[in-house]
Amino acid sequence: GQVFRLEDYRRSDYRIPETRLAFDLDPEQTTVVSELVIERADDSAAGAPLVLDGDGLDLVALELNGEALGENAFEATPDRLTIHALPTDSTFRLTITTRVNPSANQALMGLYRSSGVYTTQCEAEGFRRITYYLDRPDILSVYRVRLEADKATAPLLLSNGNPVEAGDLPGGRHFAVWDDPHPKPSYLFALVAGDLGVVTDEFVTMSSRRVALGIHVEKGKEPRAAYAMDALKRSMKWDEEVFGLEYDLDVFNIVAVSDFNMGAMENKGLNIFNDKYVLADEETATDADFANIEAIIAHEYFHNWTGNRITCRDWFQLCLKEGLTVFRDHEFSADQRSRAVKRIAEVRTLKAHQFPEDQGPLAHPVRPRRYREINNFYTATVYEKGSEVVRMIRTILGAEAFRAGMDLYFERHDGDAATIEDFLTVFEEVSGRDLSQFALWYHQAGTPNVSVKASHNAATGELVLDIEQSSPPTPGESRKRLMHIPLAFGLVGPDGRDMVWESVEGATIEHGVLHVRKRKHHVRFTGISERPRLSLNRGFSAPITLSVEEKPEDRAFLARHDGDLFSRWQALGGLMSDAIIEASKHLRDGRKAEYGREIPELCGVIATDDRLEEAYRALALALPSEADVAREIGANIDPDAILAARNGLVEAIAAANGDTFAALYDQLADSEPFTPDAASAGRRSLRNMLLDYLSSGPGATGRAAAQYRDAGNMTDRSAALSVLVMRHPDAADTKAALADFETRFGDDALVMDKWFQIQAAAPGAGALETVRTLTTHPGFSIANPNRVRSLIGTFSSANQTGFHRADGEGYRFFADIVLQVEQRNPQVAARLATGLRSWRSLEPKRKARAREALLRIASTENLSPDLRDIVERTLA
Ligand code: B3K
Ligand code: ZN
Repeated sequence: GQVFRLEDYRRSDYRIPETRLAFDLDPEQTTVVSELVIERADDSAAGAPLVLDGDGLDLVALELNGEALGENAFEATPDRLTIHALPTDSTFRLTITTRVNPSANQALMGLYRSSGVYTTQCEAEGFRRITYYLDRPDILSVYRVRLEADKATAPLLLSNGNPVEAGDLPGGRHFAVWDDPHPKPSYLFALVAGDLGVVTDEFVTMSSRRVALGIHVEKGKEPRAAYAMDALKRSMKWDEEVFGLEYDLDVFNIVAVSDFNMGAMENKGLNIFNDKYVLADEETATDADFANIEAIIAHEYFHNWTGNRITCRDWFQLCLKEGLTVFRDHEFSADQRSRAVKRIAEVRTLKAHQFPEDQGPLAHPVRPRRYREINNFYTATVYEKGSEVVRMIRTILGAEAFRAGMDLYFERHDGDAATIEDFLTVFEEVSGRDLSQFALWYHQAGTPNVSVKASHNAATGELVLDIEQSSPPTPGESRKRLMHIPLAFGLVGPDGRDMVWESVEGATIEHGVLHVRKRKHHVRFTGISERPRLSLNRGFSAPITLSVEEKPEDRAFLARHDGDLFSRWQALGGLMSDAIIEASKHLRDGRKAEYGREIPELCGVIATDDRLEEAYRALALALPSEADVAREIGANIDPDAILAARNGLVEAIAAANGDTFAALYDQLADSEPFTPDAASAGRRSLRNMLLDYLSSGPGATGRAAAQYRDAGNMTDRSAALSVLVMRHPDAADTKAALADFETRFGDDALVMDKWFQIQAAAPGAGALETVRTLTTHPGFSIANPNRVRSLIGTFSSANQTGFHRADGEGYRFFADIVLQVEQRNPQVAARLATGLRSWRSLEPKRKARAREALLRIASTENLSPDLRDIVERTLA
């Protein structure tokens, strides 16, 4: 396929200041009339043909300034419309009529129908599946949209902007006209037409603009949209308070649809959501679902400024809107919930999703320089690492200068299609700092490593830190330049407090942040009378790996005493991870695993320390996942040994703390009615973490079975079910609970996703048969992205022993499914296929089998560009 390169960016010869669209909606034959005002960008473009993008389009009619175009004047293929003979005037009008079939659209890009609702998805390049256009983000246009449809089946007609007109038409049809005054790129266009229920509310902005809010969901599910509405209003308020940003239309609509390729989409004034991220109540959604809804509602709303008012010049700049908007939604959640807990959750996600990407064949810079399929670049690197880079800018500049930079960004670039350079420039200007070395975080792929060696001289009170940075090679980037790494740190004294030094030389330190900029820093502190423990990369100030020569006792000390909660969590996690790695080596060598007393004891101390929030204690007690451990080991992975070693540690912790955990479990039982707030959710998460430990012994199903039975909410019910399935897959209690769940929720697809997910994660060689059987369950559908992700996505990403079965059957099954999904939906298939990206770190036999599966996909004829791109890069 074609490779797109950043350095090839050129401004378009033409602009489209105005776009008028008329949709005559029909399930199989929708007619789209697009009337474009086109402007030549400058005189040098005179004579240049106008080339519009299309994708599988069927041209019905074409007029220039109101007259049909002669056959020789243009050339139309499904993928391109080229107009050769253009008038000499600098502005002209083009009217294009196309016909599309929304019902046949299973790729869920462009205009499609989901459960009887017409909907669109245009980012990144879906608009060209609706009509011919300059489908690139730097073409900004004001849109006026007329929708016409059957009134009985589509009483609701929505598009971007403000409603201006509506009325009835003969033949049971009706129409509505929408006007969006804010110039926008085509990827932000949207329409929705259907018969939906609605929850309405109002928000009054800081300058007293009244905004009518609507959340549209499947009829009968309106009560489940209440939390999303609450989250929306809180997001609108927060953006005013924290960034001074106000909403800019009279209406704001959200629509939930059940077939959606990703989480949600920020179309101007008309956000479209995967219903999974809108619908929630205590009976059907978990605390994690509530938190995700809050975060995603906020994320899409925040895009109104970071993405829509200021958009991206080209798709290479995707992180300009995504990384920044993730940073904003993280900050929102931190303010709404608990900052320390939120930060730990973010870092866990980053390590689980971005680190493996950065350390494997799909590694790419936060701002990539080339792509073959842009949809494959909506990655953890662009989103999560992109957010970390913005966070580092704030760390380096301080909160005040950061806000000043953001203000300048909005002031200067409102209405622009901007670049990362534009973004960095505002921060350089407000702070007077040179961010050119820092900018490498955008340009260079891979996770840098920082190694630290300390030596302390008690006699002289000198502490020397030898710090060295290195960045491993990534595909296409064998030599790396030196990065600017802001390393937050503390020197923890014997009383657990941070020590204060007299002087320091060898590196710049500001507000507890040491700036690593050279390959090596020899940093000398004076006035340090006792040997400190090093608390490094506090708050995960930089997305790096650390190699520190330290004694396990020092880590244990930090896990108990570090004044920085993030670092305490990090120290404990490091101890746990090392213990599991050590035990897995023993088990592989046929020896007995030993876990020592330190970790179980620490777990007991932290579990019962009521100065700590419950949510924090739950996170501290959560062992690193099997995948986390595999990533730490890095090569020659045997998932079975890791699972056994990890289970051994669970049992050791449970054995040492049985009575304490049981008492605490009882004490944490909810006495009040369910509320989804952070404190209540934290209590449930700690209690459910304890349940897992308490259920780890042979035959220990009683507590989980009882919790399942008595659960008053989905959090407790699904946690109990998961414990039963993960710990006691064959127990009668487990079978009974699975059957009960299916009876209760069989009609509710979103809840059944949890049922698929829980079973897909159950460890062991038998998992494959379970998953294979579940693909024939009436509730499963290969055409629905949520179903595919919950069953197959969970199996490949969260079931290390089942998916990576030694005989390679897991990979074989997976490849079959990926190819089946690809027939309908290349984007979902390509995303799914990234489940094999870490194949090279497996032990030799599994590695060979995984490669066979990848090669089989790669050698399939007529592979979509999406899937081809992923498998070829994965194999390269
Ligand atoms: N901007 C969309 C993602 C579009 C993905 C296209 N393949 C959602 C978001 O990040 O808010
Ligand atoms: Zn986004």
